[in-house]
Amino acid sequence: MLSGLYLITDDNGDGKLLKRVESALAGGANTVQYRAKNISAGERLTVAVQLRELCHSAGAKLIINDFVELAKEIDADGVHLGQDDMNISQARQLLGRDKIIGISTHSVDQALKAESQGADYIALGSIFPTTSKDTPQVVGLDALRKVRRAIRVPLVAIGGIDISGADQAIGAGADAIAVISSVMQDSSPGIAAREFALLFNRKLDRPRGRVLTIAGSDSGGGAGIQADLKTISLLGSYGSSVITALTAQNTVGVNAILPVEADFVTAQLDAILDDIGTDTVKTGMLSWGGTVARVARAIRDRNLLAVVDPVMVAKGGASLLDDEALDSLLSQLLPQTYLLTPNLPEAERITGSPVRNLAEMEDAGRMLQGLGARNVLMKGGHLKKEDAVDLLLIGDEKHEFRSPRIDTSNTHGTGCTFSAAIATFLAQGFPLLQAVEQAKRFIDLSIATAVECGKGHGPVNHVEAAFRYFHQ
Ligand code: 3NM
Repeated sequence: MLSGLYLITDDNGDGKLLKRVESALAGGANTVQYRAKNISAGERLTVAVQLRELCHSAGAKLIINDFVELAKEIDADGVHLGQDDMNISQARQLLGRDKIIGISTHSVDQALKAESQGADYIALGSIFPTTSKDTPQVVGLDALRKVRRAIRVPLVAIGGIDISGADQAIGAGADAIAVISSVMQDSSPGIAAREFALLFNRKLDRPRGRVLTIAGSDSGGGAGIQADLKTISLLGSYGSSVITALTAQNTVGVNAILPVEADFVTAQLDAILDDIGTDTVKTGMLSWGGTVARVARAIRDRNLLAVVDPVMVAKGGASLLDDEALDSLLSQLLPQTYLLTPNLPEAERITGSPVRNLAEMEDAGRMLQGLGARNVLMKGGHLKKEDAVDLLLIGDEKHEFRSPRIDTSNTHGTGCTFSAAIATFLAQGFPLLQAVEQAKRFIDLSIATAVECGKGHGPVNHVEAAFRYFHQ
């Protein structure tokens, strides 16, 4: 059953096609269509064979666009036909029953006809305007809904699809999303592919999606690993953990810290990732440079989608990240970061500039993107204003979240809980903007319902927040 991210190759001829496809496969593309219109038959054959090897070693399928004989010659998994190409029954005769035959359609009638002729899947496009195809016929989401109701075979939405378009197309009934530019032209095809692939996690049963937290243990249970695992579990996902340090900690302060050796951090990472795997990663207290480097390498090598909370100082004032670790964070972890979630003091320490108002928050956020973070959430809880304003920078876009300040000192675990909730909603198949909106609602509830606990800054209330999140 065709489902998930269906990658179509581009024709940009920069010699890096295979590298980009390899990254996209690591990010979760499970079908690749080789579409090469402007090269010689010999070159097309060479690339097709290489792509077949890449796809098969990643457990993905290779479909050849248009060229049925080529698909047969290299024993590809199938062929994709246009309305003007060889008809389906001829292609079936050539390729046999076991190969996949898909076809581009632009209307309900074409889709019905293709289904009756034995197509294994139907692509409908162009859903949105696109520059990747000459004279696309834009059909829109309504046509997708109509075709969904009319046919039974898998439906692939194609044309001008970005993340929010994919979200809408899946909502309209697409089984798979076909993209060229949104993945192939991204500077990180692996992460772009993972963003699309994760959207399909919404179809999973509970626990829905897997989240790995890499952080310190808080013996008091309000922050760190404990806050993360409570958040992940209560919101309905599977949580695993890599512990970077043990802390003897309560609501008053951190009494002692025992960092975990870098080799043992790596051993934990490998144990989880070689077996269970994860959909998203959330990092918190990383403690020292050796750990930051190991974590950054694992995120890079495995194309992981990481929410990085650059934890530096505990509520009670204890330092949780030394200077060497800050250097590694800048040079190694930021370039691998999908979403960075600094509060204002953290943003100031990383950028070296004051961050006191909304304009400075945006400047600092853009600077952090310049240092490599793909998206940034600037948390404005420390702003000296009535409202707490958070600023989310998604690529070039900007979104503000305002919520009234809640008068409480029981905020232990706020940062951990917020970033863990974002990583959880991403793992459940929500696009970033929605994941942050929902996590914001969860953290506001968990602060608003915090109860007295201990003699210092009491922990936020994960349990009541989850109850209200789902029942109110
Ligand atoms: N076929 P992008 S639209 C190859 O409408 C193709 O049938 C279409 O590229 C159709 O993801 C399209 O960059 C282009 O928009 C898809």
